[in-house]
Amino acid sequence: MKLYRTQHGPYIEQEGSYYHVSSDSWDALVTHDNLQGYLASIIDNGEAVSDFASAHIQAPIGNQEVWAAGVTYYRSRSARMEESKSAGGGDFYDRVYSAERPELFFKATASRVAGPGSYVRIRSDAKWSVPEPELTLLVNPRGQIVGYTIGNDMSSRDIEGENPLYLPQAKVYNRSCALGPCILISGEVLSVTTPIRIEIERDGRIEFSGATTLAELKRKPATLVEYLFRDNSFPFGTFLMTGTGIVPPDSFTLASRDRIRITIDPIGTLENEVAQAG
Ligand code: DO4
Ligand code: MG
Repeated sequence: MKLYRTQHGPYIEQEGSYYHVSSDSWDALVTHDNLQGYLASIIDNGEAVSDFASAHIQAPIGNQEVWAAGVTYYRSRSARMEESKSAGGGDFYDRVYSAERPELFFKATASRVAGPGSYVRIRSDAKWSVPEPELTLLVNPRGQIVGYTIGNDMSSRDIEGENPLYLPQAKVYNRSCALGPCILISGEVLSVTTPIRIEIERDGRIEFSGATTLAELKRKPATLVEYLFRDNSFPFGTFLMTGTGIVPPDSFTLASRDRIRITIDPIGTLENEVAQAG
């Protein structure tokens, strides 16, 4: 089943039918002790509604933080080593790819997150900007993965490549993150054959497209969560982006009005337009 956050409150989608979730705050809902069972009981005891189409879909986030893992795909390791070569940073990325401890970084608060159909931003002081399409976990306060969404870890590659210590500036700024369109509620591990696809449209034609599968993800989602929760509490739960396996060629940079579409089949498609900050 899928859970949407909308202007009119949460909705559940099950086999093409929609059910309204009344009275729950988003935070109370996603931190529920048995989220899947609770949503199933709403479907069992409720009636399908017909007003979902008019409910504006929002980013599926309340007071959760957004964290991200990096260099979890070989493609990301190679791109990062190349971009930071002249700054002497290449070796760090190679080492973290093989290290036991993953790279985890803070990505966004809800106020910096764009929902489906709204704008993501590129920094006004960046010259080389890319989207990063990432399977994103919803983790409850007890460290259990309760669902999956699609994330876009917008990144400024020139800033990140100039010095690895600039990573927070390359990664964290207004609308640097998009999440949505919904949360696939499932405690099951997604199949390694699950594809992640991206398309970037410019002036009506596809400027870049790429694809990978979860088979290329080097680390297990549960291991990333285990590291994130070491001596760290998340009273509202948290999102954890699992890293990108798709990097456009070095000649590519995002431009205003590009449309980014990221598809992970069991979840849906997250679409955003790009706007230049400033
Ligand atoms: O280490 C820099 C960030 C890497 C990243 O965001 C990714 O691999 O997805
Ligand atoms: Mg990333």
